[in-house]
Amino acid sequence: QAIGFMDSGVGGLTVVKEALQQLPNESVVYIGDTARNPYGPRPVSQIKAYTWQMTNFLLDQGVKMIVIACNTATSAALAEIKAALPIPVIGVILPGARAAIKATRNQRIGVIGTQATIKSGAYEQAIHRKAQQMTVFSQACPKFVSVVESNEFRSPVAKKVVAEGLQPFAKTGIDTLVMGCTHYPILRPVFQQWLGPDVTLIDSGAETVSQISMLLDYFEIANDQPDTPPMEAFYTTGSPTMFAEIASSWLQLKDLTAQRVDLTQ
Ligand code: DGN
Repeated sequence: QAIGFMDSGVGGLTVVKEALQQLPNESVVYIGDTARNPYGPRPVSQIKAYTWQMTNFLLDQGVKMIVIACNTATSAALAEIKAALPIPVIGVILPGARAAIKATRNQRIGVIGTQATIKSGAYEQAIHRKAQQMTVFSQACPKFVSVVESNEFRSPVAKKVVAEGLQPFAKTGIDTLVMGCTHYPILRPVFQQWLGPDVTLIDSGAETVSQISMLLDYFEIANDQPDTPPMEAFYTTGSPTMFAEIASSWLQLKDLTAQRVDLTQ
């Protein structure tokens, strides 16, 4: 049985990349709702409905665990979906918050994400629940996602958009910045260049995979002795060619193909 990953587009692939490295025996099914990306500006009720559609698609594929590899969907729907399903469901916000608390030395943490994630206050809540003394600076950076989805993350446009988006952090004195959107680690080198070497970037996806690993052991559903080699299957609601192009270069999987699905049927 595979682990199911979902995102509003290609962003969740940053989590899958970690999973392929940390959990090489596990099979992966991925659904990216590229056709309806971005989720960030949408109302919570709609994000919830779309997240349920992706969840049902993954359940139809017979997955043993669901990873909501999207901060926006996690902030809107994790609690509801987790309560409703008999299999483990994990989001990306709590692991990111925990890693930020561990990383900061001056207790000043920045968080970037989509409008919906920032508006939900989910990171502040998660950070303050564990460490009240932290000062959290949050900023929505809606333009970053389209730079990634359009495969422009290596272009000069990326540099300009990142500089504009991170400007509000210039005088905050943060020493840690949570990349609170799974699309953002693809822009990591651009962030680091703008912030300088003293700011620690937190990849909430990478932190999530460590938790996935613990959950697999806890529920005794890890694929410890694979009799068949693990497989990966990728589905998108948008262009399979565009998706496969980004996914194969990001994951370094040569023969990667993607299939189009319609979640509205
Ligand atoms: N990758 C998604 C996230 O982590 O929030 C957001 C992408 C989007 O829909 N804007």
